[in-house]
Amino acid sequence: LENLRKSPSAVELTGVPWFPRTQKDLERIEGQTMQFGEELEADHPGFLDKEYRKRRSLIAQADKSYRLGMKIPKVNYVQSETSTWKTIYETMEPLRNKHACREFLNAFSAMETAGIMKADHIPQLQTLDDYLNDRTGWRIRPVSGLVSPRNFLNALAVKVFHSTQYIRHHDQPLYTPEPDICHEVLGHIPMLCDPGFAAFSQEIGLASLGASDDDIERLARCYWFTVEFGLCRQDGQVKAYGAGVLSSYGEIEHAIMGSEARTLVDWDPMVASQTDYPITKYQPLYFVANNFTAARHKLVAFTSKEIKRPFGTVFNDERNEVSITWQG
Ligand code: NLE
Ligand code: FE2
Repeated sequence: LENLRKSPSAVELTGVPWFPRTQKDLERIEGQTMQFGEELEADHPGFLDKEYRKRRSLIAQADKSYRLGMKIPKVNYVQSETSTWKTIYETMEPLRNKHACREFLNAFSAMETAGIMKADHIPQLQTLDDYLNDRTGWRIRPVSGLVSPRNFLNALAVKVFHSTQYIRHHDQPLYTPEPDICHEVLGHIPMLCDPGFAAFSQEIGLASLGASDDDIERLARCYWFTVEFGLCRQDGQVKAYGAGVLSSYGEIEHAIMGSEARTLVDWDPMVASQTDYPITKYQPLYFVANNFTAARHKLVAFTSKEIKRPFGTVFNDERNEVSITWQG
């Protein structure tokens, strides 16, 4: 721990996995992505479509060469891609007005007013990064594929969200098991414009810094059941705030209205951290939160008791970096 006291950043601690304390520290994990599971590959509508695969690897190539401080590579989306986006955008419109939480709707309409969210144009990540940074100080980094749970969660601690840039296969716009630009932009980015939600997300990240592999898994489940598939209660109704629900016009109806096909339980990080979930079909179980402040307090109560580390982590807003705290 003495090292930790002295070193300004990116500490090495015996027995503790490396973790970032600033956005700049993320240079260390640049370009590291994982392969998708085989199960998913075979299931993928684009698996056998050579054109589609070529297009994806072209976009991935640009993102692989991205380094901190660069402008995010611009993607010139082709007509078929823009039309997939438009289908989702327009089909989603009445559904989000009915089922999305108010934080999402406020952020979304502000983005529409600003002219960066529209049906006939896929926004560039750099535009969204500038916009988001002005609001909550978060940054977007492009990735060519899945980031490991540890790296992904760690980045949340320093207000960085990893985002894909390719788009789902045009044959199945209503649902994809993978993140894609529609999921990121029609789900995650508007939510991250909300300070309460952003703080909640960051809290998961802070708990993940230097955590054991087991604890990373538990936190990844908490992340899944909130940031990805969370629901909340507003004015006596169940609303969606999870990006996976908000970006899938198949799943949003199932989640909110599918009374027989799914179960709703109160947001409880202890339970969520122990619950497995499917990744290639609609969720059978959703956690419902009361609001993001209460959800964050529950999370902190859970992590401070359950995540075993010899130190604590808090974000210092003035210095824009993680501070280490320890008892005694
Ligand atoms: N199922 C979501 C969608 O179709 O947009 C993506 C989920 C990514 C975890
Ligand atoms: Fe996501």
